[in-house]
Amino acid sequence: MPKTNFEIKNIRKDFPILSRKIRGKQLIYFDSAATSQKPKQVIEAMEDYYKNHNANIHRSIHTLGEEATEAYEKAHEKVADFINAGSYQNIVFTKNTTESLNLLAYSLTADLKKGDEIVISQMEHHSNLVPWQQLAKQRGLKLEFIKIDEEGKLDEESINESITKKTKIVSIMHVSNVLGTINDIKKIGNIAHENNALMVVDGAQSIPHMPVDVKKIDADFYAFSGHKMLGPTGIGVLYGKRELLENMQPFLYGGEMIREVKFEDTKFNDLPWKFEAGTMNIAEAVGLDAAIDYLKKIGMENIQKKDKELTNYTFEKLKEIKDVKIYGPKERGAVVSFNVDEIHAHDVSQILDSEGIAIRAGHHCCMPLMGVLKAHAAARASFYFYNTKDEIDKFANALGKVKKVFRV
Ligand code: C6P
Repeated sequence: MPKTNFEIKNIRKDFPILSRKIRGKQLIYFDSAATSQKPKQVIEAMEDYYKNHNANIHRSIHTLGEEATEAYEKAHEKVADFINAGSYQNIVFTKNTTESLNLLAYSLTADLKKGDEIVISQMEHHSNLVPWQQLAKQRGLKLEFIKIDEEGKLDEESINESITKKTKIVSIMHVSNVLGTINDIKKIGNIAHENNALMVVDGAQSIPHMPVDVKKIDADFYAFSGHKMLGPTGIGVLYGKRELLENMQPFLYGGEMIREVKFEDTKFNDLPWKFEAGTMNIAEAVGLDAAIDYLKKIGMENIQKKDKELTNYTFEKLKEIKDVKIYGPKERGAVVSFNVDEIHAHDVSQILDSEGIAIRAGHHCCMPLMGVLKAHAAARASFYFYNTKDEIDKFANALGKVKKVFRV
């Protein structure tokens, strides 16, 4: 394991919000899959940007303009290095994972013809389902779904049956935000490539929690959000292989994505700026840069190990409580979704909130998956390296209170 000064007390001090009280109780934040909390290093980097360097990028020849441009471009390099993308030109900044996937559903699909197939899975988030579904409807394409098995993993047989020579795009989540399932996207990508299809990965729940090397995975595209990895909201990433991005039509047209504009026609800018129209999320890029520095300081292997410990501990604790049903396999990412007997997940969440514990409840933007699981909703505890086993003990005790209130 790499050396680190991974001292939980010191880490928690970096996250101002973690010392907050909720209804007189110490906050226990178990909703990092929805959005992570932010360390002061990220908050301060953005504050410094606005206080000392704020200007528009790629336009102004003055000092502030140059400083802002340099910071924004450096953030692309930082992200490229973080996921081993090779070059900043393979990194497009967007608003979030959702926008990254929508960009693909608009721009990647020029050559698709009626009857072509797109393969996703039953566990996909709406962000990786609705854009492809709507595209399929508009263009007469077929959307195929890889099924999940009893355990909540992608069914091997269904993977092999779904991806065929008719498949043009396979788009799968790396880690499920409901089941926690860690999908073997390299293997699925190989099958996609053997069939001459492109492999798109929704990395929203993987990037914050494990080392990701897009070259090793051989993903054609990899999408994720800054706000789930200690960064600010309003910035997302789309990694793409150079030759694919070069051949794609831009998704948004306007200022700065151009090289030359005439009344009759336009030449587009180089990568990645061709996909970054208008004034971009500059301060957010600075925040994301600082977030990556923070993650690297701790080390992604250490984060993965800590998240796993917390998740396994929760899994065992919840299994001790009668009437708690957990969804998904034991080997999982940093989420544990569950229901307590017939009690609605919203009620569970509300009672936990009165104990200062923030979890998420609902369909988690995976309505079709909830149908497959035969659950209207689920409660979900999700973790990050700043959480502790002591917090999990308190959470398990509070679930006892939930059962008492509802006399289960
Ligand atoms: N899931 C959750 O609580 P955005 O909102 O664009 O940053 O991320 C969308 C998204 C895409 N894919 C997966 C696997 C996700 O988990 C998410 C976001 C949050 O589970 C909010 S719904």
